This record gives sequence, C-alpha cells and structure tokens, in this order.
Amino acid sequence: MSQNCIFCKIVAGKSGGPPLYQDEHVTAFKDINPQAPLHVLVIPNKHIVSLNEAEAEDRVLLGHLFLTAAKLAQQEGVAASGYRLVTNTGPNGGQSVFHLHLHLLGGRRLTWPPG
Ligand code: DGP
Repeated sequence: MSQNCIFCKIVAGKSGGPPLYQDEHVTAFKDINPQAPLHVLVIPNKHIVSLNEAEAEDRVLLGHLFLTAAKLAQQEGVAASGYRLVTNTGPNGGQSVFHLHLHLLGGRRLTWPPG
C-alpha cells in the first residue's frame, strides 16, 4: 500500500463505498466521474504505478485484471452490446491517478479514435 494513493485507500476500505467487486488480488468500483452509462475501474490491490512499472511477476495478476473486467461486463449487462477497456499510461496517455487501473466503459456506442 502506498500512503498517499487514493486507490490504495479504496482497496483498504478507507475511502468510497463498498466496491462492486473485490477479492484478494483485485478491486472494482464505479468511477467518480463517469464517461459512459457503465464506467467501472478495475485495479490490482497491489500498488503498481502504471503499466510501465508492471513486471513479469505481475503477469498472472494482469490476466486476472482483464478476466475480472470481462466478468463484470457480463454481470453489468454490456458483454453482448460491447464495451471498451482503457489503461491510460503517463502524461500523453492522460493518466491522472498513479495506481494502475483498467477503465471498463460501456452502455453506449463509443467513438474511435479517442480524443
Ligand atoms: P486516469 O485519468 O486514467 O488516471 O483515471 C483516473 C480515474 O479515477 C478518473 O476517471 C476519475 C477516477 N477517480 C479519481 N479519484 C477517484 C475516487 O476517489 N473515487 C473514484 N471512484 N474514482 C476516482
């Protein structure tokens, strides 16, 4: 856990409401500033700053992150209509919280390319 990380506080139950999903490796919760009817953040419980800092030993964790997002898409009813997973990385990627996360966006037709 990183002391000043808001997502670490959410993992520890010290910020936000009850998560949408949590197990010993990952946590999922609604984004505070939703960009689509469904906007969920899926994060590793372990503090990893961004995908740039992920290591080979995190490969099972990263796989679990994606599979959890797919399960939540199913659970939240957007699997058939489609959805998008986004990992903003670094300044040009638009990352604002420096704890690795997947945005799960769905419930509307998303445009491409992103802005
Ligand atoms: P990014 O810009 O890719 O780093 O996305 C960070 C997202 O995190 C952004 O969409 C807003 C969301 N967010 C920031 N702080 C909080 C918080 O305290 N609670 C929740 N639920 N979401 C947050």
